[in-house]
Amino acid sequence: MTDTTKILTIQDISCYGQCSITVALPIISSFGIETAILPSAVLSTHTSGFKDYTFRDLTEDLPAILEHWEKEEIYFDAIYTGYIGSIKQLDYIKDIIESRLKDGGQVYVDPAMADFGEFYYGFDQEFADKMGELCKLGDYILPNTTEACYLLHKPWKPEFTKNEMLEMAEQLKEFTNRYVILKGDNHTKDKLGMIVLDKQDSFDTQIVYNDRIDYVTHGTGDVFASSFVGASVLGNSPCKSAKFAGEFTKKAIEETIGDPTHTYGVKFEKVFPFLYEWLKSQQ
Ligand code: PXL
Repeated sequence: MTDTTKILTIQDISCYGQCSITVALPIISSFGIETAILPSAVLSTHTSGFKDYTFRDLTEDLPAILEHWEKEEIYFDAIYTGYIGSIKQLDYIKDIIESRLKDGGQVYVDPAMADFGEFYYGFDQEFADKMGELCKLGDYILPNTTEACYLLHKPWKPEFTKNEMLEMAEQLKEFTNRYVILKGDNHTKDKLGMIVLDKQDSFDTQIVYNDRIDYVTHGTGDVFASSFVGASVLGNSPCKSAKFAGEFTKKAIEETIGDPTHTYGVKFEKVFPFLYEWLKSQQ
């Protein structure tokens, strides 16, 4: 990371609902990293738990934005993709990565398309297969178990054994250039784990644990991915970044639990003091 490090995040703007760009932009910026955005769509709210939301697909804006950035010679040190508005966008995003990522730049793909055994509204297996192609351009992929199962054409279940999780991470090697961060290892009672696998060094596969909170809410995947990307772009190892992101997300959930009106996202804004303390302790 240098003073000029720039990251691009490609995902939707859900105007209300604490997910996607409204989470990624403040969190990654808080690491001191310049964050550019490319909205894949604009929605009045996210699609989980709200009805009759608006959805403006920005697919056809992407080629013109890329052309302009090419003229302006705008490049990025890292590109992080999340919720994508249409299957066609996945091709445009490949073009953007090929054209705008600096040599040696890192790609983070969160295949944000499903959770709890189901696709988010509007996604299907055809999309998942195409998302698998985007994952293959990723240096880091960040699926939950549902997304992993759709990528691998495997049946999902609410709980996998430790060995099943390790096996699934191993199978996901096909869908990454380097690292698999498989979320949602819930086989122990009071810990939530992530499998962190390095394709170049299978002996180095680790499970990173955080305390588990049994509270289901929306938007934690985006909070986790954004804080992971921030920590990783600063130069931290995948395990250290996953540990920090797990802790940051857990604290955001803790801030939210007592408020029954707040079921659409998590109060990550309240956890910035922890982020700054962590950054200071790294100096
Ligand atoms: O957090 C994932 C996400 C992002 N964006 C939109 C969504 C969802 C999940 O439902 O609907 C629009």
